[in-house]
Amino acid sequence: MAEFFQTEPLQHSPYQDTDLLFFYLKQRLPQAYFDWVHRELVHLSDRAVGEMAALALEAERDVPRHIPFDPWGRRVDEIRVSPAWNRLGAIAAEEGVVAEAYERRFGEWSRLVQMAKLLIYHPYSAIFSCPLAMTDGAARLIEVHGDDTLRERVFPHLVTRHADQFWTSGQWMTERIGGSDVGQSETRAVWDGSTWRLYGTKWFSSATTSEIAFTLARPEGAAEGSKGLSLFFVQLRNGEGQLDGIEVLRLKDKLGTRALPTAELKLNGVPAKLVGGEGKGVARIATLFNITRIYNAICAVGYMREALAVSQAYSRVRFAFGKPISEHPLHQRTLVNMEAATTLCFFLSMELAIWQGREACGLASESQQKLLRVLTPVAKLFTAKQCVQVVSEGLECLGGTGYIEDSGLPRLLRNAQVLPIWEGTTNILSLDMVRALIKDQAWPDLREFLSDPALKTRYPYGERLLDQMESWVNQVGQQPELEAEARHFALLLGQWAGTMLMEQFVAEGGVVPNLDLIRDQLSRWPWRYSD
Ligand code: MFK
Repeated sequence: MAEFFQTEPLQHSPYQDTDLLFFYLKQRLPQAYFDWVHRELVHLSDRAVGEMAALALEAERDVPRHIPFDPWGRRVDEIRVSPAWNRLGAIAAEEGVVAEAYERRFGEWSRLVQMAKLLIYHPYSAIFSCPLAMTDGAARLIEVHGDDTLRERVFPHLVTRHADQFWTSGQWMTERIGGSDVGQSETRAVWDGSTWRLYGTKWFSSATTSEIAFTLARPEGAAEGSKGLSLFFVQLRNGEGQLDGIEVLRLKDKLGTRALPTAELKLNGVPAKLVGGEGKGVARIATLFNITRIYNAICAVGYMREALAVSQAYSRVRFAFGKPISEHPLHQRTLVNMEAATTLCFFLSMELAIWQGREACGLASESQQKLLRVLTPVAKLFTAKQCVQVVSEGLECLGGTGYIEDSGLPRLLRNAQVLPIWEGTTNILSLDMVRALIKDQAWPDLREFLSDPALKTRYPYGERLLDQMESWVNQVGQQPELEAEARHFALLLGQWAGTMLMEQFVAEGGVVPNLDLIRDQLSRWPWRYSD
């Protein structure tokens, strides 16, 4: 009898004409744009599963190294990264993963097209998507708050498609004392008579190989707390390519995202440029982190799609108890649950990308701007939590093989675990949502947006949920102890908003694969707001 070897699952493509991304873009984009975009995405998708997958594997194996001194004892602080890592950055430039949003070839749809590219690029990028997120946020920050020098000398490098001219940007907010509470930041900005110089320690500086960074610092004499912080621009290296007034203390030894060089930095008087005048630093850098939070959400969806596709493919080739596991009802239910979560996260993130695109073109209504403000933290936290769950389920779907390093899935899980942590943890983002509901008065617009009478029959608990939410919103401003409910509220809001957006898409004639199964599965999810 022949020895048994398990058949490998068929390799899938991250973009094909049977999947949700295809149907979504076909419905949303004007026809002439769709044909053009479709060709580019097919090309990127081929590149992702071929060239990029091999590079990502290599970049994760050949991890960054910190070389503090040269052979003669001079401090050099070189960060040596894999050539494969640099190549992944070059591919991002060539494919316009950042540029697409700023060239505006597709007008208000450009941001959506760009995020579709990111969705395909990210799972095969060894998290080069992180420096891209910060670069994109930096480009938007310059568009909104930058002066002519930043616009003319820096912006073009962030949005170019020429790999040899492409720069990435860091975003240095986190400090040992600061963490989520950025207002405690200790970095000082000192005016030396001709330029600002920064002194302090930045605790989590991803992409230390970037050419530039945006950061927060407190000018001498400025107030304590976040009100006293200002936004600064830093060019990391001088004309000779050496770090200028910056010492790399060490690289972080992280659970995942291992190809990404994340460092602790000491700022020893690095020259910096004040951006947008003194004060308002946190509010200004929010322009940047509201973009990276949308990236976080899209990247979460990218990983969920990957875990789902591998699990589905495996279920068709794995035979157990007399038939393929895809035919066992319990396994079917598990796969549909993963698909339901992925689909809701997809709608939540992609619709935000559309509103973001409209806002960038000055076309977003006041109401859409409020929805964007409140749903950005919600999408970030909801998709990140769902992603860890779905990817973990993906490992289980492959049994012991899913736990083995060279199946690729452990790497996916390690990398997924960063998504609920960086760019604001789940609790911090839940409080950001509360800030948007109360301070920016987003609830009335949100309530109107979430109430669709046509859905009463299908989701009978929807209206009741909204009534309960409204009563909580009305009280939380006066009763801070009710903040304890904020995470629960935010997760339910993500669930309901994703469901609504999916249903609106279907009502407009859009195709959602496995819709009936997904709806049935959603009806089994918990929809309770409070015990
Ligand atoms: C693959 C995906 C790639 C992702 C890239 C990963 C890169 C990784 C690098 C990092 O992880 S960087 C570190 C991430 N850290 C954070 O995200 C910080 C988390 N903490 C928060 O978000 C806090 O909510 C915050 C620091 C913003 C609280 O600040 P404050 O100053 O204590 O609160 P306050 O006083 O409410 O806000 C100050 C101002 O900012 C206010 O404006 P005004 O001064 O005009 O009144 C707020 O309205 C404004 N603001 C705060 N959050 C905002 C915002 N404006 C717009 N959008 C927001 N989300």
